[in-house]
Amino acid sequence: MSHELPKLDYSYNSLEPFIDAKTMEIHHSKHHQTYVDKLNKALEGTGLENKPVEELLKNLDKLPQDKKHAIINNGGGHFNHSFFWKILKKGTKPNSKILDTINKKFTSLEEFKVKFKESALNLFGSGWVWLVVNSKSEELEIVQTKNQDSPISEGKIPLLGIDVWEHAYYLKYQNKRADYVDAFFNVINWEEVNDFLEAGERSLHD
Ligand code: MN3
Repeated sequence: MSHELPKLDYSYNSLEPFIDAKTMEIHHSKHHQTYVDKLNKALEGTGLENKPVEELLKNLDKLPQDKKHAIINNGGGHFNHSFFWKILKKGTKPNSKILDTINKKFTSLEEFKVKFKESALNLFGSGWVWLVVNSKSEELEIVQTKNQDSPISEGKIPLLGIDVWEHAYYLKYQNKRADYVDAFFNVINWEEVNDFLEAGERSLHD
């Protein structure tokens, strides 16, 4: 079965005014769709057509050399965006579990936001900034990935991530990436982030 664009379980305008409907529509139905289409194209004839995208990205050394870059870019694009849509929602607050974990690592939620924003502003060019669990140290980390590289390729478990490609914010925020990052903090689905934390910890201790 080929990879498919996931449906959003909310409407394009439901993150307004922080992320506008037009950006959401183009980002999901055009940009993400293109990654899916190119991933399917890259996988044709490789025997890897039925592998889940997570499995492809966690085992980059098993990819055929001539398709490797296309799969990293477009498989990463597909995985990263599918993840991103899930962690967006207006009006949630971090519950005690995720909040305690963030406080322990960064001293406070505010301090975490300062560091995360700094990382998003320092990232040169296109890429993502993530809050992950490092599966070796089992600690939270803020990490950057370039282009559509994915933290799961480096043994990291993403809890939340921000797309800082210009296509994610240019229509509304133009060159003002800082304003986009501030807006993003209003649409983090903390319930989902907490679920990713709990699932991640379970996967480390199984
Ligand atoms: Mn994007």
